[in-house]
Amino acid sequence: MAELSCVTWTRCYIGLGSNLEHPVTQVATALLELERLDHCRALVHSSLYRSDPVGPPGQPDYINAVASVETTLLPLELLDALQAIEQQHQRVRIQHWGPRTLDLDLLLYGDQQINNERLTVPHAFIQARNFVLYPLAEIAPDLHITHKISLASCLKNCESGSLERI
Ligand code: A4P
Ligand code: MG
Repeated sequence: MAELSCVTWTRCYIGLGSNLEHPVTQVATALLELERLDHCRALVHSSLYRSDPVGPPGQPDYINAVASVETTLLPLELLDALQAIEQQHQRVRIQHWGPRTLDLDLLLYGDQQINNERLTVPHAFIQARNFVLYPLAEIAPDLHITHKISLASCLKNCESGSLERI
């Protein structure tokens, strides 16, 4: 008798950011790498955006985007996969919020709330960052950050400022 398999696909949202070593190419390549990840499917992504750096002064502007995939990976397995991609981009961690070739943040994992030493989901700053909220609105305008907080309500409290779609 054939076995029935029951696989759960969870939709996740990932923030991409780069401000070193040809940021547009870094982000575009990372989108291809996300599309090819094992146990992930149905990638959707936003346009690329230029944003002012948040964090230590004197660093170059960022290129940001967001992507969404369905995955059967567990949250920490997905984080491992994202960090492996960061490493392929020679990511060096010198300074908190400092310049980087590639940063991949797990913004949302289904509707799960996760708090452990490696992972906070929804991402801690998701509600305050125009370079996350506006790209998200492009691919998922009806999204909820939590059961009670809609993306639309976050956008009302976060100006697009100098964020520039490219
Ligand atoms: N970690 C916890 N939760 C998460 C999550 N949801 N997604 C842990 C990814 N990682 C998560 O991250 C440090 C640790 O956070 C990881 O080892 C992981 O276990 P990191 O990428 O090594 O360091 P970081 O990026 O400097 O710190 P952090 O706090 O993740 O910073 P953010 O929030 O990523 O901000 N300005 C512009 N314009 N655009 C940007 O994209 N990005 C940052 C970094 C600062 N300023 C920016 C931008
Ligand atoms: Mg990060």
